[in-house]
Amino acid sequence: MRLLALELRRVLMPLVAPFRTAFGVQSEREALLVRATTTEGHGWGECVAQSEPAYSSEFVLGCELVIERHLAPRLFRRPRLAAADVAGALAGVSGHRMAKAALEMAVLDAELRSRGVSLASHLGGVRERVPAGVSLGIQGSVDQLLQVVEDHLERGYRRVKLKIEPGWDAEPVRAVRERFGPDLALQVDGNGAYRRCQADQLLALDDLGLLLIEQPFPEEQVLAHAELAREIRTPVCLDESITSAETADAALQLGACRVVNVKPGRVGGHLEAVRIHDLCQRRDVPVWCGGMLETGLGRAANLALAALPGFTLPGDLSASRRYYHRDVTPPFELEDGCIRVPDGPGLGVEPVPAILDEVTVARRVLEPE
Ligand code: SMG
Ligand code: MG
Repeated sequence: MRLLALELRRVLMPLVAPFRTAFGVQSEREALLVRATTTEGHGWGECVAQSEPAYSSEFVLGCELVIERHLAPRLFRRPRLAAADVAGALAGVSGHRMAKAALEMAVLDAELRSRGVSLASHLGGVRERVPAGVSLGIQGSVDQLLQVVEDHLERGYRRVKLKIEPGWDAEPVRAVRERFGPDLALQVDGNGAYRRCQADQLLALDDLGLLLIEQPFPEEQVLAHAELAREIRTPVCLDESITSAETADAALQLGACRVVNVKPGRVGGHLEAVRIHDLCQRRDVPVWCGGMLETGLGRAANLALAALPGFTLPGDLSASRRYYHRDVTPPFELEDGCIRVPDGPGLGVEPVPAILDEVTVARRVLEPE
């Protein structure tokens, strides 16, 4: 097929509650949605970059610019384009994986829709429903945290992840463990906020029965994670540091992690995410699907990925209402602590036009020269 146009929509959606991580507080989600028009029909992609370059170096406006100036022209130039060619066509541009992933997702959705194949079955999914985990931000007090955890357990979430930072770690996490008991599936995420010399604060979490400790040190400090992994019994999991199948392979060889958080946007797309799944599966390394506060479009694609057999831990895949009062797609709901994997062609979901228009703050259409 041939790419005829790319529509970029910047949307702004208020979050149900502010989300505080080690790198800041967020009360709305600015996101970039991409609609690809091809000779075989259209498809949707979502860019997971945030407004600020804090979680990673990419950010929404930067992604728009790199798509317009550097990525879209490379795709328009191709007389024939399949989703499997997108990464190669964009390889001349270094980095910018979140922007690239959004384009690949839109082309892949168009391709699969036209063939009547669901993304889950295309990627190799084997589950119809996946267990839902919830990622809970840093709270104002331990009492508030206990309340928020309780609310989400009542809704049926199967696993809880707590955001931590120096000063908000052993005490709140211990309080949650003591209140909800040893059977609660509990893990923590430091978002790179710790320095190597603060390892003691992480070791203080080691007797709390955590499933894993995610990315305590900054993205580039892979060796620091390997050192910690030798000192701590709790499995170390990497998120920000894993930017490709190659870096995942290196991190595993270095012993920097025993679990991998797979986020398609962070690694340049769903096809690379599947390669990470495959290499982890060969090594018996559990993986789980991370989240970036996606709208229903990105959520649908993440659910398809999480349906693969190596995704043996619950992901940061929550119901739409945990994030948004009104999502751009029909909402994903919890069913007995699980979310159903869409089985329609492509993503299996589409934005509701009226809602999409309401949340759109900027829109432009790119076409071949
Ligand atoms: O989508 O449920 C979600 C959020 C999951 O905690 C989450 N993501 O480091 O894993 C992570 C963070 C990044 C969020 S950036 C705002
Ligand atoms: Mg993380």
